[in-house]
Amino acid sequence: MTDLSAFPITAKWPAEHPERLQLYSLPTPNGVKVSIMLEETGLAYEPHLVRFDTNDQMSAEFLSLNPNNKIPAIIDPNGPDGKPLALFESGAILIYLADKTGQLIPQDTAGRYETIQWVMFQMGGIGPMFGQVGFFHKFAGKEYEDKRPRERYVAESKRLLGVLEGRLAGRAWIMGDTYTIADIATFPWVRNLIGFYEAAELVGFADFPNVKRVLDAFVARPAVARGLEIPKRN
Ligand SMILES: N[C@@H](CCC(=O)N[C@@H](CS)C(=O)NCC(=O)O)C(=O)O
Repeated sequence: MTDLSAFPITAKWPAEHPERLQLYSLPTPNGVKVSIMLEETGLAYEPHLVRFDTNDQMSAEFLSLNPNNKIPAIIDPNGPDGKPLALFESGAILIYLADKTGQLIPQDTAGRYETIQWVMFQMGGIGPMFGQVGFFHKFAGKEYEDKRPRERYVAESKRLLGVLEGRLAGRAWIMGDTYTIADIATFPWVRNLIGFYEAAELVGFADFPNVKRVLDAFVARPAVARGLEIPKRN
């Protein structure tokens, strides 16, 4: 029987199935990247809900796994050399799961690095910038009198959408015919920007028809529809 008791996080979120990959998350754009990946690959896993309304991410148990107090995080009981592996940062988790399963990343070296490049483009650009648009357009920052921060992040988000639009012209997915972790990293954030953040008009989303086409194809995938609801909010 797999024993995960060395991981203090399991005291707050007990593993009913310790032999399965343990996911600590919430269905946010960063969280669903990992639940979608797990649904796409078919790996057995056990999701645990990390609640922000009770500041679960600040608990000592959560911080023992991710000192950066952010979801998503995982423990794979069957990591490299058969030993448990704990990981945080959604991009690192996507690359790890793609390597573990041999799925959703090209197997040739050049294609592999090109895919990782686009994952990094999302991690360093799209995620942080779209997140700032959310803050200044929909949440507390919308009350700020000085509109320059909002303008700055909207302009940067438009620019990033333009880069993505150019990449997707003539391609089914970011890597061409093959759906990869680059798409799984990116499209939850595009969906959030125009859905939850209600910023479609603000960023001129109609100017990015290829981004819209691929977003529609992404959300139509059954594994994506399932992953978007995991872990269940209760
Ligand atoms: N770069 C990190 C970002 C993760 C992140 O920002 N997570 C947010 C939810 S989408 C979070 O946990 N926020 C809680 C907090 O900051 O206290 C990743 O991609 O995993």
